[in-house]
Amino acid sequence: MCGVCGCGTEHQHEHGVGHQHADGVAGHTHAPGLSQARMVKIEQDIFAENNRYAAQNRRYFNAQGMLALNLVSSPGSGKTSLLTATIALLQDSLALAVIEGDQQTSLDAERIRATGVPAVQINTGKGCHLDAHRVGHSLDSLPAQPGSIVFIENVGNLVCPAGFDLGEAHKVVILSVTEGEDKPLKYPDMFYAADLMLLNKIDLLAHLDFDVQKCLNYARQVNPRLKVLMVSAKTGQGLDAWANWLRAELALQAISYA
Ligand SMILES: Nc1nc2c(ncn2[C@@H]2O[C@H](COP(=O)(O)OP(=O)(O)OP(=O)(O)O)[C@@H](O)[C@H]2O)c(=O)[nH]1
Ligand SMILES: [Zn+2]
Ligand SMILES: [Zn+2]
Ligand SMILES: [Zn+2]
Repeated sequence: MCGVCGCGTEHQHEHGVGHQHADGVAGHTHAPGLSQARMVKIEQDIFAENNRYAAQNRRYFNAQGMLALNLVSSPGSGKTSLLTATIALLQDSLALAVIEGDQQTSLDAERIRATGVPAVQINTGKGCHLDAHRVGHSLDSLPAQPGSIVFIENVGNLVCPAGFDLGEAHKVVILSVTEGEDKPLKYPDMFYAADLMLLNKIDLLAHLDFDVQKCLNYARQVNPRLKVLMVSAKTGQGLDAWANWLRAELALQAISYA
């Protein structure tokens, strides 16, 4: 996959596990011996390089008729649970594949493989987000069929993954009702970057003070074009609408890049 850096899968170069924040604000990064101007230049270079790899991934996904989705959220919102529930609904009718991102462990990839759907795990170590370069390499070992939906579960983090394009067609942000309705206002970059929000764990609403309307208002205040589906990975509520959205987006992808 690495036409830009020219490396093979066995390459030796360092991947982007350093902690570089997506906001590009000078002054928040502290690296002894480096000036603020130098830090800003390094951040700009990292984003430029990531964008080159993302464009390469996007060309690959489009050429293969694949719908790639970047699932982003804070830890524990239910990304992997939603994926296994979605797989149960769709795997008989659609080709699916999953790229799992976590700092450590292969637990999530194992949960996906247990369903029979191919999955690869990327461990970012100290890294707080997936980057396009590592996603590109992971495609080499992911046996995804042309025409698949490729779900990319990002590292649980509501901040840094917002700034890194992986070549996906859409970012899908998952917010669970146990996190509080104010998260779209507190983490606006992520809700602005997403095209769809899945409001998960709605089976728990009866036990919480979570105000759904307030949450939707906050989310649309940040991003007026944000679509929202209310779902429960546990009970399956709302998953038909999500499955319909996925089928429609996959069909659109096939038409747009035929
Ligand atoms: N009640 C309820 N619990 C849920 C739902 N979805 C997920 N959970 C629970 O929430 C916890 C976290 O779920 P995961 O699917 O591991 O969340 P995740 O976002 O993949 O977590 P990370 O990969 O660690 O960021 C688990 O205990 C799930 O059983 C839901 O719709 N309702
Ligand atoms: Zn490489
Ligand atoms: Zn997970
Ligand atoms: Zn970070």
